[in-house]
Amino acid sequence: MALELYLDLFSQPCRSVYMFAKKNNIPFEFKKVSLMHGEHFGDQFGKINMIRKVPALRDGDFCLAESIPIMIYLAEKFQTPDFWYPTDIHHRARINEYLSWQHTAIRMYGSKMFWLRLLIPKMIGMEVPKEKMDGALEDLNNSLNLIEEKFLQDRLFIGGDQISLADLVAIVEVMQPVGAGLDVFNGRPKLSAWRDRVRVSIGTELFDEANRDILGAQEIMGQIDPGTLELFKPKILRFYY
Ligand SMILES: N[C@@H](CCC(=O)N[C@@H](CS)C(=O)NCC(=O)O)C(=O)O
Repeated sequence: MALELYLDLFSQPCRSVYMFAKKNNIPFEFKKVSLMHGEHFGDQFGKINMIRKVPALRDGDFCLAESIPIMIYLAEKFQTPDFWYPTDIHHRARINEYLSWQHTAIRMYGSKMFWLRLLIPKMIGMEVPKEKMDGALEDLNNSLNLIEEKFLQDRLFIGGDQISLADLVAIVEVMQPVGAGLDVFNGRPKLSAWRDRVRVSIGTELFDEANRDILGAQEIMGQIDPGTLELFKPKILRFYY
């Protein structure tokens, strides 16, 4: 049985897993789980990942949740080039440092900005109050500043001269607010140059393909049936509003 990856490319961690697997020619079956249609709440997906989040992996009888362990599993199983997750202790520690930091920083604030700009106004029937937007933007900018000043500094990539899992995990989160129409690269030449390097390293075609859904999100979400929003409205408002 082919290795299966359960993905929805609107999701940031799914995009990193997808790009990693494709870039490294890892054979897999793409199992689409539409979050918008609540497919992750179905019985079938529950058997793969009881956390009910994507991405998820099934390799024979072995199921795995969480994008970072999934990519590390793929890296180890398929012996991908060392630069993705270097064996050198300090080098790997630098990558791990970013991978740990990002969950409660750029991931949280980039996602929040996406929901506040795109769907929360539809859920609450009005624009998000300015103070809330300003606060969210400040948090997001603080995380972007840290990516530039702490994690990149004057390096080409987060881990040094070559791309790694850290850049992959970073770029997908940085692109999420872009999908909601916020150009986070505006006025940030260092971040923009890094984005370009990551795009070229991944391959422009693959990068653009993986980002097609998220960059079309404004149009797609604009057409969404309001009934669909009811599926996740309580959770999203509790989490991001
Ligand atoms: N820490 C997890 C995060 C997974 C996650 O939050 N996935 C979101 C999409 S970005 C999801 O499936 N959400 C569905 C839900 O919460 O109902 C990872 O890195 O894989």
